[in-house]
Amino acid sequence: MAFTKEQIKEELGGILGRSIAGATDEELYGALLQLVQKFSDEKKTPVTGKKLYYISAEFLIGKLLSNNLINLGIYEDVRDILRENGKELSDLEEMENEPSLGNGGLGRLAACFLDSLATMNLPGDGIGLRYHCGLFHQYIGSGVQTEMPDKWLTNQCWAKKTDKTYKVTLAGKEYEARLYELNITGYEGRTNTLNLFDLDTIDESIIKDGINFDKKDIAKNLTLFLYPDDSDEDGRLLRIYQQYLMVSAGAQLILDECVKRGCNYHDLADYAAIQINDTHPSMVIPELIRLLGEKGIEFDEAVDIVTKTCAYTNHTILAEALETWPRRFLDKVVPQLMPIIEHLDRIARERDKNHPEVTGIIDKDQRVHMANMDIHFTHSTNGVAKLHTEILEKSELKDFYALYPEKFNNKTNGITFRRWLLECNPRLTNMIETRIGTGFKKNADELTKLLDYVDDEETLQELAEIKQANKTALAQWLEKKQGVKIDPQAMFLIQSKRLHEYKRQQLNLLYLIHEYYEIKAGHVPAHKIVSIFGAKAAPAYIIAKDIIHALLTLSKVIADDPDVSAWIQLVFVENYNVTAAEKMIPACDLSEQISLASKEASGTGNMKFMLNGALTLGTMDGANVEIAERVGNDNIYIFGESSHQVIDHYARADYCSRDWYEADPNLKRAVDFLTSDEMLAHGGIKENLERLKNELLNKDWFQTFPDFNAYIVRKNQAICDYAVNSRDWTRRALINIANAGFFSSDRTIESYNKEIWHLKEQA
Ligand code: 26V
Repeated sequence: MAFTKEQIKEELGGILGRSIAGATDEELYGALLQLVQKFSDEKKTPVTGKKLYYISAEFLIGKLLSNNLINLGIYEDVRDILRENGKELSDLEEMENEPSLGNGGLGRLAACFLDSLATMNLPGDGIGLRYHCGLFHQYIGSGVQTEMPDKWLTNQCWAKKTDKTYKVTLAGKEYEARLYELNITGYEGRTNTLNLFDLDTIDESIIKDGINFDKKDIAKNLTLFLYPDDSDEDGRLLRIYQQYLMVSAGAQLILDECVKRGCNYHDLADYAAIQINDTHPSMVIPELIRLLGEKGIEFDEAVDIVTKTCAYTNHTILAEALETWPRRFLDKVVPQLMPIIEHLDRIARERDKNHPEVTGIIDKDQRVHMANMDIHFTHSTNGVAKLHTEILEKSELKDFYALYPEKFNNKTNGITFRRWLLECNPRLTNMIETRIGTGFKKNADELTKLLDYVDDEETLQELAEIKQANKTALAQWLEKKQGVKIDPQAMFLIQSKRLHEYKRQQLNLLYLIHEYYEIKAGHVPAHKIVSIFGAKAAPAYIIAKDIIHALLTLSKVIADDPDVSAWIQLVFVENYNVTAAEKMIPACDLSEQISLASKEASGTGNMKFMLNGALTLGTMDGANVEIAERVGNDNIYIFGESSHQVIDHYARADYCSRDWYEADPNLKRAVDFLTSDEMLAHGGIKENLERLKNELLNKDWFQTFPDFNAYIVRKNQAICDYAVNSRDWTRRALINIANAGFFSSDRTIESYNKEIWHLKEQA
């Protein structure tokens, strides 16, 4: 169903009740919101067959106006109508607050999946929470990160309040979860729903200085904040409250909808597929068993039904990130689930007599292992990239793999090209369209047709001009936003992702210090570089904040030294979020994906940069491995120890960072610089910098030192190649774009559907 320009004009006029030219930006934004609502409602159709429920604590959907206009096929018409009336769509985009309802990759993946499901006409809804504040707003003042609440809800909001509520009992008290519905538009496809739950009693006024609030009053604070992935004790208990609100209301919604469509509970698996996104929604398993019990279904059958209905995705092998809850927490918040969890634990121990302590649910210290419950009581466990799944099967979860080899499978992550190409890079989209037509928008594999153009001078010239225009646009945006001037003629190197030691922003930091010394000694790089970072550190993650502080301080040292700043600029983009990513990614020359091999489950930023014509500098980790496989070694810069070497070091506990420091004068020089007079003279805080230095010297848990030299060599090779042969660089960028089709989330969803969900494409 296509909407004509006339139809759009008429609808807009009707909603506004006045002329477009005479309306304010706010009125226009509100009118467009209503227009989208109306058009997208028309594409909601009754579901035939099974429906997927993607249940997730995070949906990092980003701004929705442009995305919805593009997906409804009315972007150009709306832009033109506005222009004809002296208005700019880009100004209206500014009106929208970004819903930052996720921490990073896991939440953004959920959002990409919803886009693909709707685009492919598959019935798949999301279930999550309507946080009043998304991920904190990051301010950079006096060289450190400070966190402020991100209150994004306004009167004009995409998530619509409904009159549907569900009763949820938390710590013995009953609460009412209210459903909000947000339309997910598919590109030329159907409309699905993101179901978000909230309490009516939340009170934003209890937020005090920064992001602190009284954590005791659940009725007032339950959905106030998205949980930042690393936090304090108090927060943990609140996290369980949040999770149970989501899964209990979600499970009731699922059962309700299925019954309305003819389900008799015994055949639930024919009506619903439930995908558990990491362990945050794992309590949906015992909750469904409990609810089915209330409907009169025997325990064993309920276990069977739930196992057939649910599937689990694992997103990390980091031990510290795997959720295990002290039993007393669950006893307090969800006593109604404990007898069920205990029963499941007994079944699990029966099934694995060889290693009950490894695969059991409740361990001897009375901690409840959520992932273990997921693997036993769902029919599918998947990793998110080939290497990640292999590590799960061979090491992290090997006892489970021995028990249930048939449950394990891989689903390499993907990204939606609608947001990460069509929306964020219209110049490149247009260039591709003029070469290979529009088929790639829904069939990403068609991008390989670009391989016919890798030696076409006109195409290469145009691609280089597009990259330049995007770099200039990023420079302008940064100047406006942060007052920072960067040289658009320099080479742009970007590392943007959450700040975490395993992602090794500190390796990049050490490189920059090394280059500082080299330039001082007269060894200048082959090309001027701008090294751009975007990263939020979890508020309680001290070392991560120290790394940010070191980067900010170093950027002042460099800026203050004309010898060095002629060659290097270090820029830290404040408050990195989806909106910032959409500006940064199309402007990147070299994408930094330098995690310690084996630690990054997949990464999805790596795919976004590749699709937008950046070359990757990376370790053989996560989906980098699959990127390398597709583009070939000449078109990617790989360095560093392999995942096997890293895993061996951990197994043998034979890594000693101090040995590396003592043995390598360049490394020693770079590490020592952290607490140098230059750093302290530029606002460096001694305590923080010493703490970081000591951490590296005495621990360096994520093994930056062994990769230090290889990183320098490979990175300088990339800079040299860029400087010496820009035509060849652009050619290789085009090869990357042409091979990015595999990383479309449409492919990922197709594979989930074929192997796990079995949904029917809707008419
Ligand atoms: C959580 C925590 C919690 C506390 C301590 C440290 C820590 C570190 C990491 C995490 C993240 C857990 C799950 C997650 O976000 N995984 C990410 O999922 C992406 C989508 O599959 C994937 O691309 C990323 O590689 C993976 O890190």
